Amino acid sequence: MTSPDPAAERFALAQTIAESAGKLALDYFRHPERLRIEAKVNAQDMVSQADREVEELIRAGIADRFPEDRIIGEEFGFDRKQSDYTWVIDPIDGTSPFVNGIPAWCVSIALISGERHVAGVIFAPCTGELYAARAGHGATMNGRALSVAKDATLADGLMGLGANHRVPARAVSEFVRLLLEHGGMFTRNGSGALMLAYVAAGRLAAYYEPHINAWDCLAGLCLVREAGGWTNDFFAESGLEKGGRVIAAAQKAKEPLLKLIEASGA
Ligand code: LIP
Repeated sequence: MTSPDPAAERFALAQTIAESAGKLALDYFRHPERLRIEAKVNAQDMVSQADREVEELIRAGIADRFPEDRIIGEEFGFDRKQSDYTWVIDPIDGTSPFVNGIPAWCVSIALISGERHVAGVIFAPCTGELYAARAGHGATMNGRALSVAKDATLADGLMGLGANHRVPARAVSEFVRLLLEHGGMFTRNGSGALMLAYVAAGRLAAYYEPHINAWDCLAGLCLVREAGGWTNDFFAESGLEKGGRVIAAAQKAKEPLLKLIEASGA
C-alpha cells in the first residue's frame, strides 16, 4: 500500500476549498446591498466582510485537514507555524471590481514549499472556470489542458497590466507609452490572479505589474509555468513577505516585454 502523496492531497483539497469559497463570495457578489465596504491603505484599496468571511472559510478548510501547515492570507496575515507547506491565499482577488459589481474577480490559493511552487488554484465563480496546476503535472481549466499562446508576440497579442497606488504613476505610464509605441495593447481588469490565469490559458500573451502581493500572484505564476510560459522568480526579491514585481509571458513575448520594462525605468 503506497503512502498518499502529500502534495497531491493538498492540491485536491485546494480545488475543493476554492469552489466552496467561490460559492460564498458569489452569494455576496449577487447581493451587494449586504456588503460593508471599508478602505484599507487608500480609497482604491478596499475590503468588505466578504473578503474576511471567505478567507475564514478557506483557513478553516485547510486547518481541518492539515493543522500543521502554514497559512499566509491577505486579510489575516501570516501564521508562524513551522511546516514544509505554506498556503498563500487571496479570498477575493479583484476586490475593486467585486465591490463595483464587475465580474472580474476570483479565489486564489497557492501552495508552496519553502520558495518552491507546489500548486496553484484559481476559481472564477462568475464564469465557472476552475484553473488548477501542480508543479510537474501541467495546468488545466475545468479539466482541460492549458497552454500559453506560443505564437503571440507583444505587438500582435494582448497583454495584461497591473496598476496600483503602491508604485509611482510613472512606473505604469511610461511602460504604457512604450508598449503602445511598440504596437502592443494592454488590458487591466483589477485581478492579477485572473490575468495570470489568462496568460496560462493563452488568452493573454503576457502579464506585468510593477508591484504585487504574494497572495495575488503565486497561484497564477504556478499556472503559467505549468502551461509552458516563463515567469520571473517572484521569491528572488523577498516577494513572499514584501511583494514585488511580477512578469509572466509566452515565449515570443518574453524578450520584448523585458526590454520594454527595462526601458520604462522600472
Ligand atoms: C489586486 C491585485 C491586482 C492589483 C490591485 C489589487 P486585491 O488584489 O490582484 O493585481 O493591481 O491593486 O492589489 O486587492 O483585489 O486582492
